[in-house]
Amino acid sequence: MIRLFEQHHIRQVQELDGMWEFRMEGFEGEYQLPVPGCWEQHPDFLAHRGRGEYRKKIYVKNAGNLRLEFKGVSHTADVSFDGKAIVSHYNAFTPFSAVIADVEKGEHELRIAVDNTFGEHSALHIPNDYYTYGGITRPAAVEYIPDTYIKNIRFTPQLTCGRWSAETEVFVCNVSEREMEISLEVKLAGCCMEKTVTVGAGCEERLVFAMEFDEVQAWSNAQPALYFLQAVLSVNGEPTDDLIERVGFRTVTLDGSKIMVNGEAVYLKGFNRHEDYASVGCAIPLQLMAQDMELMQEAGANALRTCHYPNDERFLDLCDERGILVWEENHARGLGLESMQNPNFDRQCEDCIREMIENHYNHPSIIIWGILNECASETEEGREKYARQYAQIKSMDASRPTTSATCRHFTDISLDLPDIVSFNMYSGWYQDCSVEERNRQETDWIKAAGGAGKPIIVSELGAGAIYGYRDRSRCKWSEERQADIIRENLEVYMNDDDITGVFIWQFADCRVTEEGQWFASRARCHNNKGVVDEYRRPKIAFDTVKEIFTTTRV
Ligand code: ADA
Repeated sequence: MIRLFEQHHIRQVQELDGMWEFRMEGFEGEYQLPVPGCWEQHPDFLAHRGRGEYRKKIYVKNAGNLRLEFKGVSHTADVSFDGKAIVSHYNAFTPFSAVIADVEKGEHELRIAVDNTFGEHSALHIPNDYYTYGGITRPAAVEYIPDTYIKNIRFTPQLTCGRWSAETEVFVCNVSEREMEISLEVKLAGCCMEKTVTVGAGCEERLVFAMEFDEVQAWSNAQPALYFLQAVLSVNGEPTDDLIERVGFRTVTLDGSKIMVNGEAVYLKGFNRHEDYASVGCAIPLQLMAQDMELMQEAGANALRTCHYPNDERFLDLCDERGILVWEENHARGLGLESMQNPNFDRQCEDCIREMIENHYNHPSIIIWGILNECASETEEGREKYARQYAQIKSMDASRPTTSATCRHFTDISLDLPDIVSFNMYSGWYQDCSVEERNRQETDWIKAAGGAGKPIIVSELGAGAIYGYRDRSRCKWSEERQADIIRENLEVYMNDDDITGVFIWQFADCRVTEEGQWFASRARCHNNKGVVDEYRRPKIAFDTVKEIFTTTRV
């Protein structure tokens, strides 16, 4: 299942889930691997970094144009169709697509060469405090599209004097070699509008609809009302293509140090969550996503940070349905200046931001765009890169605030750039210090260093514990000590009016790479700061978070 709702009633879609043929470079023989899936699930590739090739025969039911859609391939994909190169893509965490014109009815072959190796070619997937898996890790599909088809919809709601309106932009592409006249109808919550336009051969058109609504319910954490926005494309009065988006009516604004959703201040109580599960790696099936959601909501969370990359759209769909307030961020973790100077860095970041916003723009749950977790924001060159990325975001979406999680305490020179200032702080874990005192120094410095008058978020706080390890002396790595540290941190931050939200590091233990020396400070080659372990077994800290989240700032 590619999304949690049907995106097409007219366009035919064939999902590509199932067993695919597979060959791994340097290994004898043929394998069968599941898609979606990580190759680390196979006993021969448990920790293998390399290049493999997935192959599948597909039967094309109707001659015409095909659109291939991949929600995530980790981390580089080279796609070919009947032996012809079609599209290449870098980054496990953003979707990509390609159109193949004039395909004949019958059997065809799809091949995806997949690479998860580290090196200069990969500026963002590097040895890190989370794992870069290999494979077609998110769903994929083949769609049948007519010569002129709907490529994308962008829905931007506005609230003026208690009345909702929206700008709906629909992007239409003509893949044929002749000009086409089409009409496009959009329907949402009782409002229906239509336009006719001529689309040149090989061209794209943007149609804009200013929609007004009489009675709609706003989307909020308490009542996440969702509506289907349907666009239907017709040629000579015949409907030939459609695209359905699920949208919500909500605005995000800032009022000094407050984050406002629909004009009301919200306090964010959330988790950082990696897409990682013990036995399936990053290819998490829906039932495990839903389980994560249940656990986080049981603990009283109303917010989530998609550390440190864009998430699977099915999980974002769940967040829309549950009213979870999401900080989604581009892909980058802990890149010092040298890593940011990788010749591929700027382009790979730019692609990631573009694909994240283009694909996730309509999720009402996303209220913040984040970038560059713990990168070189203390340097002039780093600052320029931060500024460029914030500018790219604003040029694509002016309706959401921006932020970045810093750990460059007292040296960061980029705090004036985002709309919200966020910091990661491990008082009681890496630093044995008074949380209260350290927090005062931090917030005083933030205000003096460009953050005055902005909301401040504690984007990471936490401590490590090995599941099941109990100790009466409450030593570090015991479940008791983790719970103590999280309690002390939450009690300080959640009672500080300068702070607008807290995100626990982290929801679940996750696998880390052995490469880059991560094994040395990460027992079991896992980041063990989860309040549940990698099988989602709760540690003592889970109940601590639950107790505090469900009784504070309610
Ligand atoms: C950082 C980083 C996280 C994780 C964490 C930790 O703040 O953003 O990805 O590595 O530290 O566990 O130390």
